Amino acid sequence: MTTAKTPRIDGERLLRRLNDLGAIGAIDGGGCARLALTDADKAGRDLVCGWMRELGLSVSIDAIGNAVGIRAGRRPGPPVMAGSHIDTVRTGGRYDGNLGVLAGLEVVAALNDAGVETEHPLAVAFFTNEEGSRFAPDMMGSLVFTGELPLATALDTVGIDGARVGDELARIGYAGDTPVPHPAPRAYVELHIEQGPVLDHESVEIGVVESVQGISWTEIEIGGVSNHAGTTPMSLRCDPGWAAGSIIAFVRELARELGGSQVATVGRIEFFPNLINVVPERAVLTVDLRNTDETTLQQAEARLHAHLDALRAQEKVTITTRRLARFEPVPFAPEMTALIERHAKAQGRSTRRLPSGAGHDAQILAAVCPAAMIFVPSVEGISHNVREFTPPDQLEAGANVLLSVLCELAGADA
Ligand code: HGY
Ligand code: MN
Ligand code: MN
Repeated sequence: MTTAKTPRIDGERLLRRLNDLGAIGAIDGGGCARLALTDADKAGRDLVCGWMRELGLSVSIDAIGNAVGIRAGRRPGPPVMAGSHIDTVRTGGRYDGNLGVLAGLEVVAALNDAGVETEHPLAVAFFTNEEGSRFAPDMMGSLVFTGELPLATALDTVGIDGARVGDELARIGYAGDTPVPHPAPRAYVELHIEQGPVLDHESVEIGVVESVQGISWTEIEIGGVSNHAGTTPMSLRCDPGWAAGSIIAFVRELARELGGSQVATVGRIEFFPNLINVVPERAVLTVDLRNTDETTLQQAEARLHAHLDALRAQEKVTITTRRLARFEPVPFAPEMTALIERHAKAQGRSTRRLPSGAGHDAQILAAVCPAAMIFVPSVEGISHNVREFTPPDQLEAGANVLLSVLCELAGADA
C-alpha cells in the first residue's frame, strides 16, 4: 500500500494549461474570444474535457452542455465540486472563469500525484454560457444545472446574432445526454479573479467573497421616425438616437447620485439604419444595473423606467423593454466564508472579505448547496479586457487555498 504524500499545486503546470487554453480564440493583446457555443468555445471545451479524461475523471456532458468530471471517493454520493466557466466575452482575458476550472483540474492532478484519496467524490465542472453576452441571461448553464431555469427555455433562447442556443449546442456537439437538473453537489467552491481593483490596491493576496451583488439587465428598443439629417427641423424630429443618448447620460448620473456600490453600464447599442445622414428609425441598447442592496437596485430600476416614461412623452418615441437577466444579491453561508478565510490564513496569506461585483456560477449553486468563492487579485482591477492579468505566484496561492479547502470538504487522506 503506497503511503499518500502531501499534495502540492504545481504552479508551472497550472500556468501551462491557462496559456494553452488562452491560445484558443486568442486575440491581439494576449486575451481570448470564446463567446458561448461558438467554434472557439467548442475548441476550448474539447481541450478541457481531454484534460479531464487524462486525469482519470469520468466526464459527463448534460443537456445544456455543462461538463462535469468526477474523481471517485471512497464512498459514493454527491461530490464536492470546484468549477467555473470557460466561455469568455468578445474581448476576454485569460483568467476570468478559466482559472477556476483549471485550478480544479490542478487540484485533481496534485491529489493523483500524491496518491491521495478522498472520502467523498471530487468533481470539476465548467458551466455553459456563464457570460451571457451572446445569449442572456448570464450563468445560463448553472441555472439549468440547479433547476432554476427550465431547459426548454434555455434551449429556445435566441442570441444577439439571431442564433438559438439549442441549435448552437447541437452544432458544436455538446448537447449532452446527462439529464438536468442535477442532484445537488455536497459543496461548491469557485476560485476566480476579483475582476475589480480592491485586492490589488490594498495588496491583499486572497479575497474571501461574502456575497455577489444584485444584477439587472434590460434591453431597450426605441422606435422613432427615420428622416433626412439635413432637411428635418429639430422641432419635427422623433429621434431614437437622441433618446438613447439621454438614457446613457441618465444611468451614469443615476449611479453617481445613488452612490455606494451602484453601477450602471450601457454596453451594447445599435442604430438602424446606422448611417451618418439618416435620423435613426430605431435604437436598441442594453442597461446593466448592479447593487449590493436589493432595495436600492429596485429604486434604480424604477428611476430608469420613470425616465423612459418621460422620454415617451417628450420625444414621442415608442419604447419597449425586455428583461434579460435579474438576480438578487446572494450571500454565501458564513461557515463557508469562514472556511476559506481559515485556510488562507493557515497558509500565511493576507485576506480581506468583500462582495463580488461580477456575477458567478457560485451564486447560483449557493441555492442548492454550501458554496464559496476564493478571489485572487486582478492587476489594476482590469477584466473583460485583454489586459486582464494576475501574476503566477498569486494564481498559485489561490490554487493552494482551493486545494486545502477541497481536501477538507472531501475528506482527503491526512
Ligand atoms: O456579467 C458578469 O458579471 C459576469 O461576467 N457574467
Ligand atoms: Mn467569470
Ligand atoms: Mn466574465
